[in-house]
Amino acid sequence: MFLRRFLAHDPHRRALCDPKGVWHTYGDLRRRGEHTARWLAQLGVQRGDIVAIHLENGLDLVDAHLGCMAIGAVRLPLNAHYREAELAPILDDAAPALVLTTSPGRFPAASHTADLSKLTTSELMHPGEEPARGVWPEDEVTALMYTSGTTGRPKGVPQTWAMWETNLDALAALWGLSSPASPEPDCLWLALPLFHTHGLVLGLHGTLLRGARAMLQARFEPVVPPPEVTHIYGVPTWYRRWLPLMHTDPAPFRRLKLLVSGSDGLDAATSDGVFAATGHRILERYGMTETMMICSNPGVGERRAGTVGPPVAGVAVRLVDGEIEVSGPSVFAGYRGAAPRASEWFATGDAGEWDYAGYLRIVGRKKELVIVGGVNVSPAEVEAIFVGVPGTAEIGACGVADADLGEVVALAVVLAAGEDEGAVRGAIAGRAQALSGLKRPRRVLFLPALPRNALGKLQRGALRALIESLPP
Ligand code: MLC
Ligand code: AMP
Repeated sequence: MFLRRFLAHDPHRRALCDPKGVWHTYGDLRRRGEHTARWLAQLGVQRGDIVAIHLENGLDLVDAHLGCMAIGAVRLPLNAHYREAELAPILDDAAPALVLTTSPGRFPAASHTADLSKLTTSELMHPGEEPARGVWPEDEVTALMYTSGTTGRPKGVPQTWAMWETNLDALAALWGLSSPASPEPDCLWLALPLFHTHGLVLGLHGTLLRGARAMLQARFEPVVPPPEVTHIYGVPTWYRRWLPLMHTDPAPFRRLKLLVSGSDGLDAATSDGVFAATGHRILERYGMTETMMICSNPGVGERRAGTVGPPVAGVAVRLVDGEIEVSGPSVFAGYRGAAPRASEWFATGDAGEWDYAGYLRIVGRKKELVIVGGVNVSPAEVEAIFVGVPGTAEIGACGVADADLGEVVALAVVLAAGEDEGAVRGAIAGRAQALSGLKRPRRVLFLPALPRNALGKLQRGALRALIESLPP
């Protein structure tokens, strides 16, 4: 149904403003998608094939998705910031039939790469013959999203059309979003990167499903949103960076309809600061790539700051020893290459508690994860990059609090006997280049020993407490 609903929107309706400031209607997007689909078919892509999309936010990225949707290919969004060492395990595991990228040189091992920019706009807009437009079964996988994985190795999450559609419809109802028939459709300021669930599913596809509008940005900058914008979906770091502007120039923010925050916990100071400056209580919601959105505060009705609201319609949530477990049609069946989950309940690794009104509060994490500006980082993956740096005896990574990004990665090093701190620091800075920016350690500390339990396992909580107790 998802595709059929997208295709049914009035072709003259405005859909997307690209980062260059050019508006495209639903008819334009449809034609671009059809043309991209034909091009993909000529390259040999068939329904069910995995197509990696390695592009930054822009019209070509949207074209790639629309083309894959029309042809029934499985989208594999790749983080455009990732370095070779981070991409390699994903490409190994997914073995995409094709990588769509403007930098094919970065994929020497991939069997097949193609550069979408080779398709000119005039070609894209050529009407040509009608491609096969499938209406794909709802349980068919439409995207394969990789999460950082708490063990350090990224895991593939197959997302189906049904997971997307049920969750997006539930959110649209809960948040009071505009319907396809609305004469005044919502307009989303879309600066989230389109390779995470937040930006790709909620942002781009949530807009296209309900005939709304999005103004796509190349990246987030704390600027005044244009007058067309009605909605913002962001991460807490955005609102922290926006606060000074909201105080000096609140009017463009006051006239917005809805400000949403997710992917990481929103601190009370930011929530209250935004409320004081703009009159908007940020709507907090909680989700996961494996489950889509689990809980959310309402668009209309009581928003409780510091909570992520009650379960979204269709999602069942329970707490088992304080850990949040989820089931429902928007929860995935199991990781790629692993057996389907035995239980209907998926354990999130997040710790929560209900407040008296039935709203969920996230109180911690049982999993080893650092969230940097809304981006998940596995400390084990970071550690693995630095193990064996000459002159080190032990290495330990953990998250530490950061006033801007929420958390950043810290690296603790125990020097080998007689080694020089300066040389090791240089070697660490060199190795860090193998990681994308948000995963790189922002603090490197030299300690006499690392906290370990009786079995020798690194105690990341204790390491964090120790580092946070030291002067910055
Ligand atoms: C930027 N970098 C990244 C990255 N974004 N690395 C890995 N992953 C990313 N997504 C790197 C850049 O390459 C650069 O490296 C360095 O980090 C700084 O880049 P920047 O653009 O200057 O960063 P900054 O302006 O500080 O950006 C921070 C940010 C942005 C918070 C504004 O990252 C952002 O918009 N984050 C949103 C993340 C998001 O959408 N999360 C949703 C996950 S889905 P170098 O080499 O140049 O130094 C999910 C489910 C749910 O969690 O519930 O939503
Ligand atoms: P991802 O795997 O990128 O989908 O990230 C999902 C994780 O982000 C969750 O398991 C949580 O740990 C975290 N997360 C998402 N939304 C929130 C939120 N509103 N508050 C706290 N943590 C969140």
